[in-house]
Amino acid sequence: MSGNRTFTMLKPDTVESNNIGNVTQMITDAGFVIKAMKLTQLSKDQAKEFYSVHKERPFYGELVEYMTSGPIVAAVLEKDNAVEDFRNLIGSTDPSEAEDGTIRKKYAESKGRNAVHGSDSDENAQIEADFHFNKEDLV
Ligand code: IDP
Ligand code: MG
Repeated sequence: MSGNRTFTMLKPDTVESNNIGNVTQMITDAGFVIKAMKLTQLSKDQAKEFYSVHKERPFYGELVEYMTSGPIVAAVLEKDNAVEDFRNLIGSTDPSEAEDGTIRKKYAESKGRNAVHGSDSDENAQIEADFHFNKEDLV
């Protein structure tokens, strides 16, 4: 996977509020092509591992609880400059700081329950995509 792919999750609040379609529409309207996508539920161990970089942070327990509170949609997206462009599309972690027109501005409830995940580097995009998908799932 080169610099033209990123990994996203539509988090449990997005699924719970029936906004899978609306958020996916914003993603494809912004020029991203879906290369793999699935509705799934993270186990506690999977959520802990996925977010292990944050394990010393005070919100780690809350984050693991939230990410395992219901189904998520995991997806691999393709576009030129995918990682940076997708971070711009989702907006700041805290929706009160997110710009107009971003997914988090529109759909996130709070800094914790913030609608979507987006990889922060090409290297992590690859690691995160491999975490959720087998090679043969990727078109
Ligand atoms: P990011 O998702 O914008 O990259 P990170 O700093 O990598 O933000 O944090 C990962 C996730 O942890 C956030 O998306 C959010 O769900 C949660 N999180 C981050 N900071 C806080 C906080 O201060 N309180 C509660 N949850 C937080
Ligand atoms: Mg992050």
